[in-house]
Amino acid sequence: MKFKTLLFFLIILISQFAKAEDGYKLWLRYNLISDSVKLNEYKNLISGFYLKNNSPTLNVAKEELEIGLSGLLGKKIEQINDVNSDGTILIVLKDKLSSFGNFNFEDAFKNIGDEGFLIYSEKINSNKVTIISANSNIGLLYGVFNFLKLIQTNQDISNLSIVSSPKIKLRVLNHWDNLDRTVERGYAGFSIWDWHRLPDYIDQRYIDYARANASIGINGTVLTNVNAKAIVLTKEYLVKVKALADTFRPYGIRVYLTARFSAPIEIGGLKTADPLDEEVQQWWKDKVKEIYSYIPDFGGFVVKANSEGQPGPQNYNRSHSDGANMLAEALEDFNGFVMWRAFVYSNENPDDRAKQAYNEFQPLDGKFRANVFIQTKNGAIDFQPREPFHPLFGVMPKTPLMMEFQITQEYLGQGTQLAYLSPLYKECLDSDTYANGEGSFVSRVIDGSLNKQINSGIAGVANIGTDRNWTGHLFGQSNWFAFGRLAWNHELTSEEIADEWIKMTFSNNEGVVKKISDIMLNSRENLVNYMTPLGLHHLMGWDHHYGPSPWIKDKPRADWTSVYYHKADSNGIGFDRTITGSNAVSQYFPIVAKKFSSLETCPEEYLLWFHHLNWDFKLKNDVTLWDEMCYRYYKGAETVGNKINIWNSLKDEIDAERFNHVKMLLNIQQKEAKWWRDASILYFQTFSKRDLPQGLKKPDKTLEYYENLKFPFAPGIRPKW
Ligand code: BDP
Repeated sequence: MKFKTLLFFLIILISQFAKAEDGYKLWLRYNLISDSVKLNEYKNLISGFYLKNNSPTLNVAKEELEIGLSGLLGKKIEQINDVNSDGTILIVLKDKLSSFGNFNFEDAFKNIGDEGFLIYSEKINSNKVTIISANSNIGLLYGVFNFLKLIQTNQDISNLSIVSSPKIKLRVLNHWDNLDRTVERGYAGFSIWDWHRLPDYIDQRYIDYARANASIGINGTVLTNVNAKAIVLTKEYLVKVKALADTFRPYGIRVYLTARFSAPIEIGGLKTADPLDEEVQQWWKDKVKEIYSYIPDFGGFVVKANSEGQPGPQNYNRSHSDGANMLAEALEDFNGFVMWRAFVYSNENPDDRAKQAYNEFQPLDGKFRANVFIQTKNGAIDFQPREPFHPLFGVMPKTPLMMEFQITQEYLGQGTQLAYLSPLYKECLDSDTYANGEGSFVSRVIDGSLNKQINSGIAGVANIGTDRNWTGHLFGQSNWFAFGRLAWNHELTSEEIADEWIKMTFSNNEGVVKKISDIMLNSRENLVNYMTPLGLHHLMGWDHHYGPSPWIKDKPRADWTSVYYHKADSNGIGFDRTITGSNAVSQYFPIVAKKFSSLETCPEEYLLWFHHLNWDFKLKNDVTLWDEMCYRYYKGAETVGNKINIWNSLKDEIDAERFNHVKMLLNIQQKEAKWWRDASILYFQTFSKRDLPQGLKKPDKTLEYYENLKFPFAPGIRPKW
């Protein structure tokens, strides 16, 4: 080995051991491949890359290949000037491909659209090469990231034939970031947008954020909180937004903002924000034009209107469609979108909160302009650990519905608990609405295939902040990753996604992968068991939503209390949403409504969501409801202990910093799981008046103890406006 090569190798080795890992690099670590057989195999198959054209996106691709391949292979891999050697990675746009030979992939290119890519192994003049090709530069960048992933996850790259394209068009993160840099429901520090130092200071974070997103195919970011401030639409902020948009553009990421409906009054000096008022309409048109003068590819607006005190068209007796269409018209000529949120429920309306979005939006189907999405949370209440799918999916065939998932763990353990959310996302996406008969899955509503819609979109409320590891809990990274992967291809399984993430984040060692995926895969289900088993929901702490508080009552709104949702009394527990109760089931298509209505067929995980049942009601396993609730609470809490044992057995396989970080958090999770279990059981026991089933140890504290706990430090609280 030449001295220079040896030195390079040594430096890489030393740098990898000397520096503890803090999680900053996310899944783009590019550490030297530890399996020496694999390493040699890759070294033989990769000698350099040939990337002819120049563009900001291709420059990004080039840099990524350089750092990625050099890190993974432990030798410098550089751009070369031809394809006359074995092991060249050729990165080339489809229309330039013919200059390298006759490749017959015409059809594949037709199907992959603007963002898809092909990766395949070929021979050019008897040299073995790997070709990454696409119709556009961004497709090439996605292809490059995918190729790097193959190596990061130690896949065989000798005979590739990959065709990949996104199933959903707009794949965006929603940041609930306030302009003062607090993050609503954020558990990972402050907002990464440094408004004070923008536009001239481009934090490395912005670039690494864009790289991470591009690596999983996220192509949009909404910078600001849905509880919006109009001031972000003023020139002072727009120049800063422009700086971010310029930074993100090479990575294929469009920037969006939240629009406060009353902005024409607050920053425009108008007397009204009535969407049918001509002056108001003109104000928005001018504003939109101004935004596009800074950001020519601006994505559009997300709007929370007439919800939880936010202004909206109903303040002027106008409808959601009047409001959305006014903004849509202003954005139309610029190819911008309105993402109008369906998360509405009114204080004045005594009807079941779960029914209100459907009641307000379903009648408006067909009334929205073509560039409007109705952005709908996965369930009808609010990002609970478990909810049945939102009844709006499937009932608005003329309107593209955009999925809104929550990545930040507002209701799923916040900053301290490990909950891998891909199973939650999949559960909703794989639900059958029966809108057009069997097989009308929510995923097909969202990707536009069910109703042949051209526009399709999916949003995830981000869990990203200034914490060094981005997401507070290291495993929160897996949820950002899973959201992006499912947005690209909702047919992936949670196992596949976890497998990729673990290999890229921790190790390719099979034993390690198996143990970590054991920890992850059932983590959300365990959490449901110790927080809200059998369809219970909305039982968490007042306002901050931290910890259990099933006793919350007498608040300004009934639907902000826990008792509204569990309805426990001496007879039993649960929310009757069948025909004898609120009849929310009737909002589903008949087959689904029937399934949820009948105690024979209602899945047990949704039982108390749809039914109020006697404490002695017998479940399918012949155990009474009260006993089963207790068993689930105990079982859920117990599993955290198992996770701790598995994690501890990984001590020698994971760097100390990340190992200890997760270890401490798992210990906190164990305490919190017991807290959820004991507080909930003690509280519900005051109604059930039944003992714990035999074999379960009684809680060692009193209900009063739990009721009196205070959490002045709980993060992510909604600011008081
Ligand atoms: C709830 C959050 C609240 C959000 C609201 C929303 O508690 O902070 O503003 O959803 O989605 O989950 O608008």
